[in-house]
Amino acid sequence: MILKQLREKLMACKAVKNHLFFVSLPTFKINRKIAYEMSENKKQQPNYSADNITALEGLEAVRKRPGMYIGSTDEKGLHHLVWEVVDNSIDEHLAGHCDTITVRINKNNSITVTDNGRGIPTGMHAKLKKSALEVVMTVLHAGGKFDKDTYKVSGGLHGVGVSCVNALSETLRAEVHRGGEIFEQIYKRGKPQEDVKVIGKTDKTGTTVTFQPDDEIFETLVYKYETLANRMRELSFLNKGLTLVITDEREKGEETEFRTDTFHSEGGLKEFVNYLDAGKTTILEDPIHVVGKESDVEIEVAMQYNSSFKENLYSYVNNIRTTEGGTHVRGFRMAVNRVFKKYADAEGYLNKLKFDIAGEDFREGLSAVVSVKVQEPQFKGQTKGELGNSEVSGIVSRAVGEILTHWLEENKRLAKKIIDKVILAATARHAARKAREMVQRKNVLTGSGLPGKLSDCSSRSPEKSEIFLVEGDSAGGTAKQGRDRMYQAILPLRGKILNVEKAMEHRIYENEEIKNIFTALGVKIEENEEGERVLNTEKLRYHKVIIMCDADVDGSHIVTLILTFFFRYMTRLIEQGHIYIAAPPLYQVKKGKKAAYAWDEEERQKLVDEFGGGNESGISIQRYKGLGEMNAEQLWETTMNAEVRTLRQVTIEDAPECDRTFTMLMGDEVPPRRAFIEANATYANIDI
Ligand code: 0RA
Repeated sequence: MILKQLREKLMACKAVKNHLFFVSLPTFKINRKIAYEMSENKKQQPNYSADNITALEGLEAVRKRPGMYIGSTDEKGLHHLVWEVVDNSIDEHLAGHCDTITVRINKNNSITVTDNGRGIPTGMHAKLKKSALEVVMTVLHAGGKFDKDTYKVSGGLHGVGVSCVNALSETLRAEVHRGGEIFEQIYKRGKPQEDVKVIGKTDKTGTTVTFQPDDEIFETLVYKYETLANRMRELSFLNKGLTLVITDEREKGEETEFRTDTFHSEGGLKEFVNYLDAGKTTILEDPIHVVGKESDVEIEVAMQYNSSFKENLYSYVNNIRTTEGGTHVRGFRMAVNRVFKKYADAEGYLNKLKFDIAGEDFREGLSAVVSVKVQEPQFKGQTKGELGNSEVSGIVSRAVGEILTHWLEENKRLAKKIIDKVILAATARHAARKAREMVQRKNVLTGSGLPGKLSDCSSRSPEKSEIFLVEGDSAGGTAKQGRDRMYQAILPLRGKILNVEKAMEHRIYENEEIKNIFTALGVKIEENEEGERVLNTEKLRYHKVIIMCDADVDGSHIVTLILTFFFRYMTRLIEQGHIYIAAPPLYQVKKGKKAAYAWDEEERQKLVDEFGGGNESGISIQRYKGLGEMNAEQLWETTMNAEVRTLRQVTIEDAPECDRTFTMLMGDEVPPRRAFIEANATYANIDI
């Protein structure tokens, strides 16, 4: 049942774009460069007035090349518009002027963002002879943020300004409460429809922006509540004290109230770590919490140990997740290694050990969030997801080192518990390394080393080749007969593969099915200079790895088990877009010689209507419960033939959220699992 629900949840995503989770790849290189040039251009007075806001670029450029400014024009870009506005409101919060931000999805999929900050300035801009509000809304990068003295930082990666949102909106309405008056201006595709005008009196301050994304620009216009809510929850943890409210006014469903959530965190990252650890057995009563500031760099870190075997670390710079880590993460790790090692040595805990303790042993079962706020962040790496500022590592290392040293002295009993776990981790790591090396060495010794069960394809070009991981030998047999043997390989998996969420690492390498997956794919786990395990995908033999299981509860369970394995041990393959799920049909509808397939109820009904013309008595409907009910030809023409099949690509939209979900569904704590199922019960389509 549980897995059925996960499956349904995943299926629900399919409707949007054949994606299960959506990967967050920041692609804002160009923006950052512009932002940098801005800061070079403007190194002056810290006082704000309408004159500080300079005209720089036209909005036409944004409409011509929207991708350059907001990353893309797909669903991701659409949601990006919201963050562009919210970032400005968060800056008001960071500057100490705003404590509540509300995001409302309106009936027509337009968005309203309201904050109780100072309100965008409305005075006349001396040079441009226009209201500052109009300048902020119509001049690229005029948000006023590029002068680091005047403004605190929030979205270092976004920061292209609210004018971009204006340029990409069919209509936008700005309402400002400031100086006792309510100001309004309305724009269409970035162009003001009239001068800023006063429409009333007020005793509040703040800004409200309502925008309707332009259908000439965006491929989709439908906002996803979950996507917005998840990011707002994250923002509430990252900005303690700030209240974020989301409301969806599109439909009431069965309830009489609109869907709404309020996020507010007093505990900050401490609560974030508790949230991530739901479903895990934690070792400390309370996460260790570090808050500090050194030469303009603000640091906040929270860490907790749990009984799992994996490190779970998320890092942020100016509220933006850094998927590739960087100097802040390096500083954190340095401190953890140094302080724990020193403490364990001093206490004599490592005396009898016959092998070395590596940095990663201190991180097994560690959940941590590292967040820094930096004035001028430099981003590096392929996806610009890595912080480059070298001064940050020392600053973080000092702050964490100091608090951690103190904590260990104050909590000797818990410290011993953690060190015991570290020693266990080192022992397990040695066992795992041996097991892993055995599997990987065997490969080399036995020539091709390919698993006996693999029916390989003839092609040797990975870009064109695909492998089907098929549930069971019999379906494997059918798939083997039905496939295109030039490009399609078949690896049957026996029954349910190991639940890696509950298994020690070395057990994983001893598992026959998992060994077969490693060897068939040609990937290897190696250790880098820092002793971290990384997946080497250079010799990946197929660029599409397709999980093909029955469309029933057991099949869903198996898909989930395989996904758990990929998520925990081959994350990189998901990140590189190599993992897919096949979609076998649920029905065959037949009348005489005519036959067609249906993937859901709606399609089935359509076929029945089409074939029967209102008369059902001569129609036969076959419900496929398993792949085995199809013959080779049927399997080919519905599920395997690249020209007609549907594949769902597995991507990671929100890694912390995925982690929580896998822990919840596959881990050993029951209550959070029950809570998850209850919360997601609407996804369950009871049809087994
Ligand atoms: C420019 C200058 C100031 C505030 C803002 C822009 C501002 C922009 C947005 C966008 C959404 N909410 C916002 N709130 C403020 C500084 C204002 C001052 O010095 O009073």
